[in-house]
Amino acid sequence: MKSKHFFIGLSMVAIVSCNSQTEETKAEPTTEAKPPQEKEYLSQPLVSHIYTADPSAHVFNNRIYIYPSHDTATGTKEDDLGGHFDMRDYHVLSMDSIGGPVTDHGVALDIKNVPWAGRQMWAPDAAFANGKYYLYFPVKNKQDVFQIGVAVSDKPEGPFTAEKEPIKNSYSIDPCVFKDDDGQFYMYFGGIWGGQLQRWNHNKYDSAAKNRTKEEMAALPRIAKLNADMNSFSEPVKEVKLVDKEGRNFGEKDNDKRFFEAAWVFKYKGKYYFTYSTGDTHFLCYATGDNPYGPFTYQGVILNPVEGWTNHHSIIEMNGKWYLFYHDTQLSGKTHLRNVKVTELKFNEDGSIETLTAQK
Ligand code: FUB
Repeated sequence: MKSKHFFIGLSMVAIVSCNSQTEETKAEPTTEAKPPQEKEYLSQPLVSHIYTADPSAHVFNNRIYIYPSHDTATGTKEDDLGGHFDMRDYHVLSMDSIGGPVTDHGVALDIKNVPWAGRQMWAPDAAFANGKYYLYFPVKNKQDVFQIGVAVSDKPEGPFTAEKEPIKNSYSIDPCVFKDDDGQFYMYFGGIWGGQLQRWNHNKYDSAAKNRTKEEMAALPRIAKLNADMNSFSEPVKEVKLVDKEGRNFGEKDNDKRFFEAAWVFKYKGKYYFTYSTGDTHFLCYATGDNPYGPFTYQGVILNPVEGWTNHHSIIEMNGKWYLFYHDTQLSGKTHLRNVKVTELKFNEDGSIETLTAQK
């Protein structure tokens, strides 16, 4: 599947540089940020003064906090491993309610304050425990290997202070920290291709390992239980089993259904929903299971391909309604300069999810 782009002159987009100021922006973008040709979008960018992606949303203290990647035009050459996603800091966004004004709380964590980091701050997540807020983030270390770090704050919006080392035994990208009803936290993570998951077999790194071939079984996402310190795994990292309705593993050839990146887990009516992106076929899919480790059985598509190459999301419940946070490239038309959005998500009686399409 090809990514679909349209062009919008950069001069039309109001971009402010990163700073530590709090900035109020309207949930609706300014008219000058709209594309020249009229398209019908399911929703509009939540902010248009910076580029944001990979929105991990949480409700803390009855307010919605969004932990996105902060896309920037660094000029890094595009390559197959996503080198052009060359992000250097995180901002936290928040809002009282869906459709309300969005606050950008400024820089929450800068790569220069992460002692072990080399480059590329990718999709983060956050959690609240022990009276503190934890920001989990994947970044390449100085040897160019992705690991997952943690940074701590007394406030959901940060600023966050990074631990001196990455989480021991963590690797690859896209952490999702899920709290089960019994209070136990689990981290799901992993992403193939540029996210390097294919280089980690049996939790050992092999820099020469290649992407799986079409004949091979697809790589599986990973899970580990977190210790109460929220900064370490309490067990060896395990694979999360993802199967089709007949209980079969996906092959790499099933790339419209197999896991690529962007794990997000939530619980609905007692079932665990493991949701993810299929990457090179650009779908957001979901699979359900009876416990945090799976197996998870593939159920269908949540969101059809959006504008841009990547598709990455989070799902939360607030005041009895469910919401999908996602991104596309409406503002820039460029793969690596994305904007976050939100729309309502609907469940059918049987627990299946109504498939959404972001643009017509
Ligand atoms: O934003 C960088 C990477 O792009 C994320 O980590 C992936 O999930 C994809 O959205």
